[in-house]
Parts: sequence; structure tokens; C-alpha cells
Amino acid sequence: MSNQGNNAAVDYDVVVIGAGFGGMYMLYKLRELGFSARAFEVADDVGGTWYWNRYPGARCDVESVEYSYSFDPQLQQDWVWTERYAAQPEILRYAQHVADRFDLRRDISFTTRVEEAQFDDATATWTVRTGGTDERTVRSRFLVSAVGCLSSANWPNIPGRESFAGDTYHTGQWPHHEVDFTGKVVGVIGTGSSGIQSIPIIARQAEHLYVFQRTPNYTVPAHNRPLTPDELADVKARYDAIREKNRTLSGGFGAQYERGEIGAMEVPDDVRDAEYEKRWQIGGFNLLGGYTDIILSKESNETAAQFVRRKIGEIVHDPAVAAALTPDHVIGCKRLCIDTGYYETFNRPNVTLVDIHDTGIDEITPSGVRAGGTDYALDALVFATGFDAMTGSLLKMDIRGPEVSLREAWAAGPRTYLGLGVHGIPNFFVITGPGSPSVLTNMIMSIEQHVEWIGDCLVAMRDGGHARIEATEPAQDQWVDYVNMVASMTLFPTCNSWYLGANVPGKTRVFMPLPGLPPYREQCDAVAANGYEGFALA
Ligand code: NA7
Repeated sequence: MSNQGNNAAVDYDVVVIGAGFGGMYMLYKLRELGFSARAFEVADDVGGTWYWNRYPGARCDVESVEYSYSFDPQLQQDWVWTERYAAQPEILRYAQHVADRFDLRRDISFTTRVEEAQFDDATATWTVRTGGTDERTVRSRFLVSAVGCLSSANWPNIPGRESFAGDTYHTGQWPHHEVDFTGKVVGVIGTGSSGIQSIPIIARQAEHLYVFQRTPNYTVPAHNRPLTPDELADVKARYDAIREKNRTLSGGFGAQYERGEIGAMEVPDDVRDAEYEKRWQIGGFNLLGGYTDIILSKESNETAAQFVRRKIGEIVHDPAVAAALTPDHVIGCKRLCIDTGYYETFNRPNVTLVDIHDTGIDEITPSGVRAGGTDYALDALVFATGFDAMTGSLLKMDIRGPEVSLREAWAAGPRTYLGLGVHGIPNFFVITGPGSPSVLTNMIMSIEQHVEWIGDCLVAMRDGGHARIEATEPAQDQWVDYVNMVASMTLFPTCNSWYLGANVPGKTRVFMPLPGLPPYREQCDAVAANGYEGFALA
């Protein structure tokens, strides 16, 4: 056990909560730096979001060669991605491979939930109580949350929800066995990314599919395809340069594609449309990369939005259905979806779009869904209703500092310094927490940056003989103001997205992620270089 400037007896230097991509790399890093650590994970295996989200069509919207760890050069050379956008089973296999390769499982307690953690100021230690298979109370010097941003399923409070007699599913808590909808009448509630990915596949199986849509969404074709050995070899030969380039990009991905350097209104309409068409054919987030101001200027944004609206009209045969599928909000303000055959699915005779924008769902009954006064009889009902994002899983645990709990500190919305630390909760770090770029980026790149920053911080504390670190209130206040200021310069806060907490009734509306990875990385590095400025070390 290392000496952290503190002689209190502990079981571990660090307790890590969660064994998804954040928790796994944190564990690896802590071991490498000579700290003892234990991770507690609710699931019975690693993988985090990719363990839970097993719904048909679940696929990452960042390309596989980029949505992968960069910390180990041999790992990225050895692993063979088979598709441009990896599907959930392949990403889960990758997570399992990483766990085996670095022998991580011996320090992870699976099917074990962190219930509560209390910081004791006298000894500068955490007392952590767990429940489940490895139920016990352990002491550690530090607590690191790697619970993920999209891990707390949002089950909407629709009257009668529990009364449905057929099979009920949530995309974020999908069963481990194969679900076959053949011959069934199925309802899907929700048209975010999970709905948009699963609907085309469920439609191919079901006798009939009803899609209950509250808000239409923009989605762009993935043009997913197998990766050829030559393509992979080319990426692997240039991997370091690709990763380096990604570190300079706002979202931390897309190194292989050209990015525009001027605003959308600086070119004539036909040039702009040709640019959008070219990018639509490439597929994915690319669509929004042609101009610098799509998420900054309403006028520029409208040109991209109009382009996708036109596409919907061209793809969907029935004009009334096309109109109902056409969004009117800012494009990219909710996370853009990436699909395979989504709009085309509404041309199928066995698919009905039920527009519940004005009516909502009246009730769920034993036999199905009643919406707008009409009863839809169903054999199975899929909730693709998303997550209590970014704060849900953190606040499920009772994390208590000396004088204030995390729930109290965040009662009016999450407040952090750098998204990493919370005033009032010492020796506690959050990987990809609110107030950091996190969900606006390639998550694995953001995870690596946070884990490495936390690792460096713990080493600096060890070297300096410090036992306690806490974000100061003024630094946190300034950071919150800064995140709000940056967000307000963009169009992100203009629609009801989960970035704002708007999808969960009663949740405080705060724009939680910080746009722009490269300046953020510089700010984190400067804080470290200046002796962890904004944190009080003792
Ligand atoms: P999202 O993007 O939050 O989508 C959830 C969908 O469920 C969305 O269409 C919601 O409509 C709808 N919803 C939520 N509650 C209700 C109720 N009560 N009634 C009807 N419809 C409802 O979650 P996803 O899982 O699809 O995707 C989350 C992220 O995962 C995604 O952005 C990617 O980053 C990966 P709304 O738009 O709120 O009107």
C-alpha cells in the first residue's frame, strides 16, 4: 500500500465505481502507478453501457477504429475491428478482451453496487458500503466514479405502465437472451438513437410495428460496411497520427474526414447543397462538419436542417408520414442520430407512425397503449425512452462529504470544477462528469484524458505528501459560469435534449456537457501545471 501523506489504515488507495471503459482504464492506470484499487460493478461483467444496451441494432455512432483505447499501442495494433461502425456485441467483446489482456477482473467485484460512501475528515478516508455479491464496508483514500453518462434507464411515468400484460423491454436494459418479435404486434415508444437503431430491425421481424413518436429526430445514414484488411492496415500504419489529429478536433473523432473552414452562409446555395450531399453519401456526423458555424448560427444551421428535411420528403412515400417525421428544431441540438434504413422503414406496410406530440400517451393498459383516444393492441412494448443522463447513476448512490452530500450539493443541478471535482466532496473524482466535454465527444478519448489527469494528480499528491484534495468554491463557481457561457454561445441549449436534463420530468435544466475538447484539455493541463490551481490540497 502506498503512503499518500496519510497513515490511516485503508483497504485500498482508491475505490473505483463501475467497470465500463472508464473504470477499466482507471484500474489499469492505478495499478501502473503503484496504487491499490478495487472496482465495484453492478453488472456481472465489464463493458458498462455496452453491457446493458443489447437492443437489436445497437451500434456506436463513432467509427470503431476511433472508438477504442489508444493507451496501449500493441492493443490497437492487435485488435481487429470488422465494421466501420461496431455493433454492441463486438464492442462488448473488445471490452472483455481488454479485461482479460490486462488481467483486470481480479480487482473487480461484479454484481456489486456501491450503495453509499462517507468521507471522514479526521482521517481523510472514505468508508464505502457495497451491496450484492461482495457486500461489505471498505475504506479507501480516494473515490473515483466511472458510472458512465448513459447508464440510468429512464422509465417514463405513464399511467398504467406496470399493467401491460405482454412483454415489456427497455433498450437500455435489454435481456441477454435473443428476443424474437416474429409474428408479434409491437409498440416502440421513443425515437432517439436507440429507437432509430432498433426500429428498422424490429419492423423486419414484427407482424406489425407501431412507433409512438413524441418528437421527430434528425438521422443520417451510417453507410455501415465491413472494414477491409487493407483499410485496417492503413489505419494501423497511421494510428498515432490519427489519434493526434483527433486530439485537436472538438469532438475527438473524425480525423479521416475533411472539415470545412468557413461558415455555411459564405458559399452560394448550390455549393452548400452539393457539400451536404457529398457528406450525406459519406454518412455519419460528417454531415455537420462541412462548415464551422452549424451549431453556432441559427441561419447556417437551418441550411443543414432543410437539407435533411428534404431528404425525409424524398425517402418517405406518404407525405403525411413524411411531415410527421420531419423535425423543426435545430439540427445537432439533440445528438444527431446515425441509422441504417430508418426513414425507409416507414414505407413498409407493417409499420405505423403514431404521432403523440400533441396528445402524449393517455395510458398503458393490460392490452396495449391508448394514445389520443385510440387503443393500440400490442403483444410487446419497447421503451426506447433513454436515460437519466450524466447525473442519474451518480445520484442513485448516497455520496457524502464532511458537511454536504452530493445529492444536496447538486439539488439545483450538477456543479463541478472541470467536471472532475466537486466542492464539498473531497478526494472524489468523476470520470466524464457534467461540466466536462464527455458526451459531446468520442467518449473513450475523453475517458483516457480524465483517467490520465486523475492518475497524475494522485501521483503529485503522493509525491507532495498530500492526503486531501477538494475543489474550492470560487473555482467551481467560475467553472460553472464558464460552462454556461460556452453553452450559451451555441445552439445546444435551444431544444429539449437529455444534455439539458429536459427528458426527465422534474430534473433541473442545466446544460451539462462542455462543448470543445481541445481547449478543455489545455485548461486541465494548465490546472495541473499550476499545482492543481482551484483545488485545495492539504
Ligand atoms: P433519447 O435520445 O433520450 O431518446 C428518448 C426518446 O424517448 C425520445 O424520442 C423521447 O421523446 C422519448 N420519450 C421519453 N419519454 C417519453 C414519454 N413519456 N412519452 C413518449 N416519448 C418519450 O434516448 P436514446 O436511448 O435513444 O439515446 C440516448 C443516447 O444514447 C443517444 O443520444 C446516443 O448518444 C446514445 P422527446 O424527444 O423527449 O420528446
